[in-house]
Amino acid sequence: TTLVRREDYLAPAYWIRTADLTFDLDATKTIVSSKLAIERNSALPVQPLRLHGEDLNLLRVLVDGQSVSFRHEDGLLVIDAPAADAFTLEIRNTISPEKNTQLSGLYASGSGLFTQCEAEGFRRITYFLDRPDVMAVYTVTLRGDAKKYPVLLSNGNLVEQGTLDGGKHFAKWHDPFPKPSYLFAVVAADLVAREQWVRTRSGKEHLLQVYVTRGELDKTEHAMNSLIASIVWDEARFKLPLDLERFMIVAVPDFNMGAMENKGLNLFNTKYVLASPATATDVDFDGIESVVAHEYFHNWTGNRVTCRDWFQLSLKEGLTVFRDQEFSMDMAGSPSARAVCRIGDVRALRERQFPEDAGPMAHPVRPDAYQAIDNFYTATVYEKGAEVVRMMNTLVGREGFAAGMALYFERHDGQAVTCDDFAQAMADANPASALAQHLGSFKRWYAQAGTPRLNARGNWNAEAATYTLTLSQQLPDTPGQSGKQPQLVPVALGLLSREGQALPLQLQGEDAPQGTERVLVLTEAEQSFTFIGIGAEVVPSLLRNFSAPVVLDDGLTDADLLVLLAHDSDAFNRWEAGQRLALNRIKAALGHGEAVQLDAPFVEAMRSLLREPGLDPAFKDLALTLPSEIYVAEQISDVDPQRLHTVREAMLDQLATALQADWAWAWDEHQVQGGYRPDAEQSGRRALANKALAMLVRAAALSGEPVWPGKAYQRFKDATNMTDRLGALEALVGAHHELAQPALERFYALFRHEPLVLDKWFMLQARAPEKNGQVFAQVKALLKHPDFTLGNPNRARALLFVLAASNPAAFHRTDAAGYVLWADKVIEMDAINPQLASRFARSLDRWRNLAEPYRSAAREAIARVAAKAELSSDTREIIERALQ
Ligand code: B3K
Ligand code: ZN
Repeated sequence: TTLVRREDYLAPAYWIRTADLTFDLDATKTIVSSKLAIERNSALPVQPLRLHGEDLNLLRVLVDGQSVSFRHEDGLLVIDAPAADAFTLEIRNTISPEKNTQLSGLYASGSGLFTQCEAEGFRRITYFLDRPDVMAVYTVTLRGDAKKYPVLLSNGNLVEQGTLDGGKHFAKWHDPFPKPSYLFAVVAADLVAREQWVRTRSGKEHLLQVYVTRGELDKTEHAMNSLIASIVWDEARFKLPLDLERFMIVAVPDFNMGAMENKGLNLFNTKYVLASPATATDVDFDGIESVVAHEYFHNWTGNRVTCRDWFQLSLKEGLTVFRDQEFSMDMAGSPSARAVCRIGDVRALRERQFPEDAGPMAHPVRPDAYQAIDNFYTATVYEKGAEVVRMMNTLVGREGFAAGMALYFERHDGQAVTCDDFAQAMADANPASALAQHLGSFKRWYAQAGTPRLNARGNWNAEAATYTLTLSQQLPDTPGQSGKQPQLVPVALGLLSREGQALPLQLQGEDAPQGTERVLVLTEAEQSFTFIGIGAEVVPSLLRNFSAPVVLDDGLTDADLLVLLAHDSDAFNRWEAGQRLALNRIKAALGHGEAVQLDAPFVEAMRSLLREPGLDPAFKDLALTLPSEIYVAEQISDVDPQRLHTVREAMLDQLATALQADWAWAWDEHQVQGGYRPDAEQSGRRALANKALAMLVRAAALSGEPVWPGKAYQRFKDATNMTDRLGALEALVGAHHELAQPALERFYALFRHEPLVLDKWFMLQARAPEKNGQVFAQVKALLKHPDFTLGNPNRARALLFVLAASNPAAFHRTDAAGYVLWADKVIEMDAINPQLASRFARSLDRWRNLAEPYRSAAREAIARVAAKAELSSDTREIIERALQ
């Protein structure tokens, strides 16, 4: 395997202007005939034409209608002397969709055929310049059996269709927008569509379609509504209109990721399309809304302006994640619902991206090198990339950001560009901003890996009535990177009196206070900021709304944190104060090796938060959720997952018991009246009620009291929506109650024909809190269940990924059985689907942070995989990095 380096980028030696493709579709053998109009890139010296191709069976090659000599070299098709500066290349090859278990290129799922081309799947369809800076106008003719494939779709507009001999039919599609090959798509399947015509501001009519298998139409309403809301939002917030006559979404049961933004023809994992109250939870409804929006927003940020090369991936992904996060917040509505969204995003960042930044796969938002590009669709490129865009938004303001976006499209519409181009447009549109003034320092966020440590210490001077805050930053070494430079860090803050009042903020040298919240801009390794008119000790509330993706050390005491928990006007920092109080207690218990004994101030603070009138139930649910074992593991070294689990479970038991009456109140108080709506208001009530139920069943399981488990079982049976049904089931399973087994059986019987619900059934069992090895044993048993298969990524994720990546105490065992299973499954999966396998392999990334005996046993398992000769380059890259 070879390393691709960012600094080696060269413009393509040839351009492909138009691509006329004809597919004779068949699951066993599809014939692809391609006719390409190629032009030499006159800016470069004459070179051979080198086309990408993978797993193709080549039938013929013609240049301007004549046969031509060619050779194969390193997986490329090379034509040494293509003669003219502009010519037509005709290629015919075959592929076998049903043998394509990698789900990249053209593959079979159910009885249909579907494509996935990003990043490098198009070369598995036909020979091509499969790189994002080569953009062509596509015309696609699809021919196939009319019964098997009544629906034939590709990008753009349908220009012709009709019947053919032998029970076949055809459809011809034309996409007027030049696009890179990664945005190409084809669907041939037996599908039905929900359709809706919409009129955009310009007065144009557009057809929206959501395609699913027969019988699933009643589960497409939410996806369609989400699409319409996304269209309206992008026009209102960024003046970006729908540019297509037809916008299609197609649901596919076998899919490697969430969804794909192919121009005009988005392909979606069924998980992010299908939803009914009976089969999908509030979390699922939210997921659909945000993924539909994300893919739709790509039409501008990704498709109209695309990436020059794959190192620039965050150009489209970081920006589009930022956009979908903002959309979800706007949809949620109230300030507290927005804060709930933000907390969710930050939790995900800290549990997925921070570990990545601290582990063997640490890489900059704009990576420098890769072996397999699919390994770099990471939390760093996506979520940290979104934080980088969010910091720009913070620095230039909402209007300034919109101006930067407008300039970016004015300059680059129709082009394939770099992260520098985006940052430059933002800075140029906001010349007076700190972003423009310190652009070089800001752009280090793209170049340097690792999570910055932000240290903050305040000093109150009673005589001068000043408060001096000293901020300093330090960026840890990461594999291949050391001696890093300071980055621009926006620090949003407020100062509270010890009584919890927000103080006016006036920096030395300013004429008057400027509100009670502001953003300090740290650009150096260390800087001090002095506030005047501060007559008493203060509690600083730093990094409000998580204004930068850093680890903050502010030295606050528990007493300070209790002030913030009770009074901070910034909901994020209120939540954060509670998390830190809990974390301090978990760490203390881990430190002195004793059981947690929760102190009265903490318990009372939790109680008054739970009881606080007028506080958003969704916020309460988050504030009363203890930091996860994954998060805590990142805050300590030499992690003993078993001990950590024991400590956290004991803390949960105490919270369950100490607040029993309060949980019972919360359960009664938060029942939802009226019909199901998946909105922020209702889902917050359900989340808190379900949390209360789980705590009540937990307390009951400790005391042997039968009433609450009985109520949970009753709720499980009677629930009219999946959120409540699953919540009640999870309460029983989480407490290892004897009613859990009959409930699980009943759930299976009810939903065995609903694949997405069956995934939940597997997942629920894989993420149950471990107790005496029962959960691990259950996962092993479920691997033999007739409904389990590694061939379907959702199913594999539901059981194996959840065990290895989300249930540390079930996975990390002193007998190493979890690691043995991990190695076996990495190897087994790799032979079927390398992208899936390399994702799964990453669940052992943080093995060096484990205590013995886990660390050595994990290393041994990784080494066993490394010893396999026939590993894919995807999995090989992950395994080699893990051992480096
Ligand atoms: N752009 C796709 C991801 C493709 C992943 C390829 N391994 C989905 C998205 O980010 O919207
Ligand atoms: Zn994306």
